[in-house]
Amino acid sequence: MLHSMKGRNSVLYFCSRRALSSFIPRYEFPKYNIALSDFKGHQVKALKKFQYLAPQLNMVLELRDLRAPLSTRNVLFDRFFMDGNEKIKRLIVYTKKDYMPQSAALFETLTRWHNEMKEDFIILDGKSRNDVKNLMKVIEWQSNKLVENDVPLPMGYRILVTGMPNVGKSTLVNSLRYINYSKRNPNSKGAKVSRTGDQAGVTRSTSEIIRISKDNATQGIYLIDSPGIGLPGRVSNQSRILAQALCNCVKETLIDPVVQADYLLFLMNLQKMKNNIEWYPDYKTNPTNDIYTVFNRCYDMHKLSETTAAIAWINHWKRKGKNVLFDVEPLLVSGEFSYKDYLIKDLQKIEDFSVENTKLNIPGASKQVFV
Ligand SMILES: Nc1nc2c(ncn2[C@@H]2O[C@H](COP(=O)(O)OP(=O)(O)O)[C@@H](O)[C@H]2O)c(=O)[nH]1
Ligand SMILES: [Mg+2]
Repeated sequence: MLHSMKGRNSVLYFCSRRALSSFIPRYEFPKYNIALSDFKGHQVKALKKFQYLAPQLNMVLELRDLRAPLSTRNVLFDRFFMDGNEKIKRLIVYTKKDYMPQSAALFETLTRWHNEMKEDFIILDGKSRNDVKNLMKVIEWQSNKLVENDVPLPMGYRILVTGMPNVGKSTLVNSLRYINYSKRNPNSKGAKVSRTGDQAGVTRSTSEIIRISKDNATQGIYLIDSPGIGLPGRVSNQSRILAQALCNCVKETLIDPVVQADYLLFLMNLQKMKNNIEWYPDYKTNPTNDIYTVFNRCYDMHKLSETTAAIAWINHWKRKGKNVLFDVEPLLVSGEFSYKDYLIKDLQKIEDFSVENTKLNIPGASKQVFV
């Protein structure tokens, strides 16, 4: 596979030996024979549990990774809101804002898309106190609205935190709990209640209900963390799974690291590179469409295999890389892409998909954890 990739791009590689102004990036990424889905049994179980929890939910925070706003969007959640759960307040939360600090154009695009769908969204860094405080204000405002309208909240205001694996659900749960806890106990750090990690699948069950606030006229505000839910194969495709791989939403080993690295190079060449010289030496004087050329510029390839170089390059990016979108649609001008059509196509593909057809059981009563 690796050699065919090199062969296919050799013409473009030759063309690319010129300065940035005349460089032609690839506009299409070659097709590879890679896995398109990482959908698992425990995720089906979580989806069933959502339906079971739905009657007690007041709000769903649906997290997506800002770098891949479309590929980390899961149409299964759209279905959840359409299947009799329209009354639950839905707030889309784009996380990892700190990886896209120079993205005013992206914010405008998201505003246009979500206005079209009449959806509310917020963009944040789940580790930033200020950002999380702002989200808390929105939550309190929503909960107070129900209180003012005399909506009974016998179990408190309950919020499910959902999204694909690794989008930052447990981090946000911990941050929300922490800002509320430290408000009441200024000298304490507040224990972490949800396990976090930079791998897909750290949270495996939807069990704990975490009280984050007592400052409400009701029984309080509660969060429910949940395992990430991936895309079923029928709605997946190569660019989505590659974007998810770059966000760590799928198992690290699912996709050949050289293909992941090549996809990142493809995206870098389509976008304006800023301060990414660490990953792409000589970008301005000698841009290239050949990932092996980039590896050669970064590492001593007499000592490393191509796979080892790809893993090192991609992992370094995942830790520190900034300002590259993993989805290409936000780069298109508004008339070229319709967010609504995109969603409708996905909904059509899952029309006859049913979690009820699976044989997994819903787990029993939930455990409560009070602050
Ligand atoms: N830079 C950055 N990292 C984040 C953010 N939110 C979560 N993370 C990191 O992303 C990884 C996955 O987070 P986690 O909360 O376990 O994701 P979950 O699988 O959705 O529960 C962890 O390494 C977190 O530290 C964020 O807003 N910005
Ligand atoms: Mg988690």
